[in-house]
Amino acid sequence: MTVNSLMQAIADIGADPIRGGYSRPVYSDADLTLREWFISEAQTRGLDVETDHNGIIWAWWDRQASAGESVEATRRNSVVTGSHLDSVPGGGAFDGPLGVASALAALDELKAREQSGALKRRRCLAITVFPEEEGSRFGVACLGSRLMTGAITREKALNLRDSEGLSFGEVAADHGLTPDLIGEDPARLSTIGAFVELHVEQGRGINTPEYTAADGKQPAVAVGNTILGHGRWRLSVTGQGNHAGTTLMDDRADPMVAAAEITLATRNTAREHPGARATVGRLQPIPGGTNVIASRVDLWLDVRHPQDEVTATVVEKIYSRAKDCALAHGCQVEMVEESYSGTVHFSPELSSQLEAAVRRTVPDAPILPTGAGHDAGVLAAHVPSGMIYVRNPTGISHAPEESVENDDADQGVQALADALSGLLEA
Ligand code: HGY
Ligand code: MN
Ligand code: MN
Ligand code: MN
Repeated sequence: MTVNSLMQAIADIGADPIRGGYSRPVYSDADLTLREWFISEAQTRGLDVETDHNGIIWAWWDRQASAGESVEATRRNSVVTGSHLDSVPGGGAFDGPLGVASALAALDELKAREQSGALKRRRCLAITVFPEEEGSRFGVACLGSRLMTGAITREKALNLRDSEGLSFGEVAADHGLTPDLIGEDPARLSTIGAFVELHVEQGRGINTPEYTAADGKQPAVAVGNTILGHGRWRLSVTGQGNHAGTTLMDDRADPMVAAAEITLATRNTAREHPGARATVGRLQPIPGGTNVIASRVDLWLDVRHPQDEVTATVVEKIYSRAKDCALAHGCQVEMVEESYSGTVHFSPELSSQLEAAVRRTVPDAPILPTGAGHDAGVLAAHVPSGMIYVRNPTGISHAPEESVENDDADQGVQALADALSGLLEA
């Protein structure tokens, strides 16, 4: 099956008629349906599928074991590729699933090469699906890979709560995980000799005049080199809840007004630091009634910059300005860091292998940084990791307009297959 027919097969799952795009929060019906889809596609290809105690799905294309060699032994130092299936609310079709579908299509290509003798494989290949990459339900992005690498403790993870107040521990247990086993998994990590994630490009990296040829053509894929440091901070602004009709304007301590000014201060502070990206994408008034002055407003900051120290400066400045805004409206504000990961530099050695492989299909494939976080970024601190991006003509992501053209997706699969075969023969 081509990557485009695999993507077609899941095109209706988790479509969101209200927001547009897709809403596939982790362990929602949509996410569970996609996980089952992946497992059945993998089993159809004869892969040995297992879900580990962090909810990461591993589909193994095992190699021939030598005499007396156990399966576990063959799987050490394997080549692993994959991505995620969960989405942001109202997200695009490709963010995550394109990497999973491309891995399945690349496997089909690799099996054909092995059959014809063109591929002499010395390592196992695993395709992985990481849960809660977006952090849309429990608030911490790349939760699955952070758990496996110990970047988040079991205790902190189990106590993360979704907007209904359900804890990750409860939900994970409902879906077959054992809370006491969730957490750092060095044994699993040792199976990864190299990790490659194919992902839709989430900005205009390729789709810029710099990479546009005279005939308008742009390269179908790019190779990743760095991921901007990024974090999430929750600000809670507390005021005085009250009646919208009986409370005169001068008698109010309205956290919503303070939150509006904090949002503006966020934008202004980012503008003072070239390259910074600061976003308030989520704001939650409590209690949230139309005729009620909120007693509290929670708002979430997403701040990113190529230099970690600038991210820290921007966050500090936003918080100090937030305190001024709160004070000016008789409110208080508190800030909590919910997650943070510093700038990631992918392994230069693996990235140059990816470059050479990818350029067999796409000779002018650029090497680009990205502002989007990925499981490959979390793994990069522990194992050689790299990324291949597929051109997104709109340059829009985390929105329904995210797009990938069929031909570029096919070239992405070829590039991934070439990258993986080089690694499998190493
Ligand atoms: O937020 C991100 O950068 C990624 O899409 N999880
Ligand atoms: Mn993604
Ligand atoms: Mn995303
Ligand atoms: Mn990712």
